[in-house]
Amino acid sequence: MLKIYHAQNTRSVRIVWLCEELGIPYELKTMKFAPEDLQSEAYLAIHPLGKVPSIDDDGLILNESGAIAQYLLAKHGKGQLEPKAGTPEHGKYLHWFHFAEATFMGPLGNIAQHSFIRPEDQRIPQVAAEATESAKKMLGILDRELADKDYICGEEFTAADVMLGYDLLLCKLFGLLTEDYPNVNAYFALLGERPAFQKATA
Ligand SMILES: N[C@@H](CCC(=O)N[C@@H](CS)C(=O)NCC(=O)O)C(=O)O
Repeated sequence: MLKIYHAQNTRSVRIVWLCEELGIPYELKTMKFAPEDLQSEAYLAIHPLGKVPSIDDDGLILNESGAIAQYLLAKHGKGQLEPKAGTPEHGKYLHWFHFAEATFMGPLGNIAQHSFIRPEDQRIPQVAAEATESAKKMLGILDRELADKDYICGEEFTAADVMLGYDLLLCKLFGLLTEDYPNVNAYFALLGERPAFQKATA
């Protein structure tokens, strides 16, 4: 059975959420978000950098949340949660799917590193401040994008919402989802109603 290496509130939320949405059976390998687990010899054999998520699908080990999501959609999705490949809608879907990790997670990672994760004497306040400004800019872009639609690609929930929903979970935890972004708040509330999201973030 598919094994998911997971730690609470990390990018592995995306994979658990997607499996729940698609009804893919999985076994959860829950780890502490701490070097004790992530940098253990056993886990470094699964992910050489000691990061989550990883999956082990009958011996196929994959890292990178976006790649894992695309693999699972291709293997189990039967066309669900994605617009038809090659259409303009698919192009927009790919944009938001990858924006979530390639663009938005950079500043969110810097906020986390320089506000909570690193020991206090290794935090650089200027990095956290610049990252916060950058994250606010992205939230503004999303707020405008969501002005006339329920989900990031339109009226249908897609896997791009799973990728992006995790970023917004971090924004919520970091106190960034202020009333300046009413459409993002409404969107995040809608995502939060999904049982699959609730299971992945429990
Ligand atoms: N691009 C990778 C990033 C993986 C990543 O950085 N995961 C974080 C948790 S959200 C992690 O495990 N950090 C532990 C560390 O850097 O030591 C992905 O999307 O899977």
